Amino acid sequence: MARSSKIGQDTKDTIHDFKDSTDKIHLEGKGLRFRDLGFADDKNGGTSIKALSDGNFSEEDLAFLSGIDDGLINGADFV
Ligand SMILES: [Ca+2]
Repeated sequence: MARSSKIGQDTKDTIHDFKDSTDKIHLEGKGLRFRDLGFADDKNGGTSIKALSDGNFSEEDLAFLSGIDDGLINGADFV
């Protein structure tokens, strides 16, 4: 079953139960789009998602996907 997790609100969310190709991440607030995001692999096998500074946004940590390699994440994972 597809679920969605919301990111882009004020707090940094940690998403523990994301299932690639099943779950979608919903971008909220500030007109955030996938192209505004940056991804960084974490040493412990997770992925940090941040908003990139581009004039409309200041760089900001948005969420951490626990146990998800950054190579699994692309535009298809967002709604
Ligand atoms: Ca994916």
